[in-house]
Amino acid sequence: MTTKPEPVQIAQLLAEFEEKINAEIKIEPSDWMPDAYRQHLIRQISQHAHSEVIGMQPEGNWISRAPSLRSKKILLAKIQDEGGHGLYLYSAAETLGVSREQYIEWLHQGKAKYASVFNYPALNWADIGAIGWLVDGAAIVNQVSLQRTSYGPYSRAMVRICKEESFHQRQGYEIMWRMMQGTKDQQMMAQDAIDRWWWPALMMFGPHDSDSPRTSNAMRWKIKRETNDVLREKFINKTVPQAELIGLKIPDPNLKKISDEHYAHGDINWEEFNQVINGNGPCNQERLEHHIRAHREGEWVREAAFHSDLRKQ
Ligand code: FAQ
Repeated sequence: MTTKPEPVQIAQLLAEFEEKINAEIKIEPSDWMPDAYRQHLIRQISQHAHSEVIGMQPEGNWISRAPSLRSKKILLAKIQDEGGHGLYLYSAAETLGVSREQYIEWLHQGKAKYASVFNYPALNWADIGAIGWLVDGAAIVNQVSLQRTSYGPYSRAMVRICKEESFHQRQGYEIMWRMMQGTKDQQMMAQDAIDRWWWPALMMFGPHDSDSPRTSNAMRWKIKRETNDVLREKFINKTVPQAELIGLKIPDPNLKKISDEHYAHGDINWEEFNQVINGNGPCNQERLEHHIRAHREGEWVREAAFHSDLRKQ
């Protein structure tokens, strides 16, 4: 049984923890860590894991309607990758002392969030392009930064995830590029998709830094390495030239080039963002109900896997 450390010991442990953070030494599961750091990670990593898994739903709807065998195979592989990312992240989150069952229960009870962007519908094939290009594109910008996060298991999960995510972004961009080479109707579909996905993709980075209650601790503990606004700007500066290259227009009347690689842009509809993260987006209910149903229907699979594992021991 471990005994609770005395206040003097805690001060010493805290000093050692901060020393490691300052020296860029990763914090590992068996290391002492302040409870607030642990709780912050439990929340962020599990929300990240839920996002990967719930994020399979908008694209999953299109597997049976992909326009060619090639695009079906690519989409299947991509969605399977997202499920795998969820598994890496749940495993990383479990090292913090909370079970996967508990994380799923918090999701089903509406106590855990997942990325707002997955509460929008994928209406047609162009949306699959927009999701890969913009949603995975935004996710990569964030995740590349998170590779340097201070918690070892999270950082290592990010390194693996980023390798796959850049392929996802490219498959989405390829779909958009092909549609822009196609008929007038296909070009209009591609433009309509970017019109609907641009702003939700920008919302993925979270509120402005000045309105982000979690950023201060996250930056101090090097959980986040760059702030929400810095990452959002990076994404905009990288993505606008990609849109222009294939003839798509960014749906922001205030977008303006201010230097070679920088753009000024209009602001997000924060009222819409708050509605979506509080459960009132177009598909929140549908996404959660689907997850609950799939989880219930998959119970026998988990049980069979568990018992076959026991037999091996
Ligand atoms: N959606 O103080 P902050 C992917 C919440 S992976 C929902 O700024 P923080 C791959 C936030 O949780 C995409 N909630 O918080 C893929 C907090 O609420 P809480 C997922 C949001 O943590 C592609 C409150 O607002 N990526 O897409 C959002 O410092 C295609 C205040 O916010 C990650 O999760 C939002 N957009 O910054 C899969 C990356 N923004 O918890 C399938 C890891 C904010 O206090 C298909 N996470 N909130 O109740 C992070 O980097 C951060 O957690 C942020 C939020 C940036 C999401």
